[in-house]
Amino acid sequence: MSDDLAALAARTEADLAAAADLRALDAVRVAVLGKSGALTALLKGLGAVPAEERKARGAALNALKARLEAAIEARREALEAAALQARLAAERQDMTLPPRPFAPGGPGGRAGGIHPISRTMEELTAIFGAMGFRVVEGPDVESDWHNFAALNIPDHHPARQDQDTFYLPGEIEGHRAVLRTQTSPLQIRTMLAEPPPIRIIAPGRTYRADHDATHSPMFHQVEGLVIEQGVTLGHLKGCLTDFLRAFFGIADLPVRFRSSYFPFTEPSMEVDIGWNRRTGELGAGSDWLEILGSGMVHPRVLANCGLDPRQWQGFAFGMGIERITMLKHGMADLRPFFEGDLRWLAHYAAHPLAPASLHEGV
Ligand code: 2NL
Repeated sequence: MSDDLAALAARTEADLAAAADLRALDAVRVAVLGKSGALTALLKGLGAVPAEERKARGAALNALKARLEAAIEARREALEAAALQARLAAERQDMTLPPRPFAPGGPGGRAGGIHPISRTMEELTAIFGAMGFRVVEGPDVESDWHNFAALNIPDHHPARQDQDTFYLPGEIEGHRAVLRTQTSPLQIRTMLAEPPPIRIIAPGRTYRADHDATHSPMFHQVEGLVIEQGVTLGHLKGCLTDFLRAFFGIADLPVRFRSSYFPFTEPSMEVDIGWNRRTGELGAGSDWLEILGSGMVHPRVLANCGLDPRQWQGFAFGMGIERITMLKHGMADLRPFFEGDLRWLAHYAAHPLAPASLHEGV
């Protein structure tokens, strides 16, 4: 390389190393490669170079251009990475900190509150806890055996199709990995792990490949399971009627059991509560609103979990937590649950220290 090109290369590389941010970097690029840049001027001057030198000079200029372009790109990547690291460090937040209900200096100057989904889960735990149920929790990533096969959901069942289920790479306990589509795998695991009697509720996140005004790909469910000798449909009806009246706070809430079908229960029943469709008021009027699904645990599900269906009986139920929360609080739209809008939260979040029966905003 001739001396003038070597000097230009050295000077530009020193300027690049000194460029402390993306603006400074761009100034270096323009000074060398821009319309009136130093290298651009040399390229333009190629026509005046004697013919016998022109070929070698042109090749050297193009090689230098490629080298400087690569150096600029490398510097850009380094500066962008450094800027990202600086921003991540500056915006770091400890998401495990508890809300500060009494500290006006909290984030955004606003007091924290309990999200309505968490609130409903606390209420479910309190109501079913008083009836002798305990809470079980487990992983969101499950095996398709625990999520489907154990529940008597056959291979060709529509709920298994890829468009409804998020299948994941890899295996769990020798079966395909899925994001659980319901919380039943927790109950399957409990039946496999411990002998009856069993009285559990399983609240948690569930996932389905569905996203529109009334569906979120991540939502929450609670399921319940009772396994005891001599348990009947009568126990199921009494338990769910008591729960619904306690949860909605309406002592004489009308409750109706309607024959239905689920692969994992036999017989199966959907449960409706009385309401007024026109005003939205619960417990009044002459209309019915479907609120949950239930049934006696299917003998095949018991057998899949190592229980002899001639010896053990049980009932189970499941409901959507967003749905019962929306009905209880008169919410019209599912989406705000997941948007973190502070105005919506200020209106619907509960005070962290309020007893479970009170529902004022904070
Ligand atoms: C609904 C209906 C239901 C169950 C869930 C269940 C679990 C086991 C065995 C048998 Cl381990 N059944 N769960 C039973 C009936 C209905 O959910 O509409 N959920 C939103």
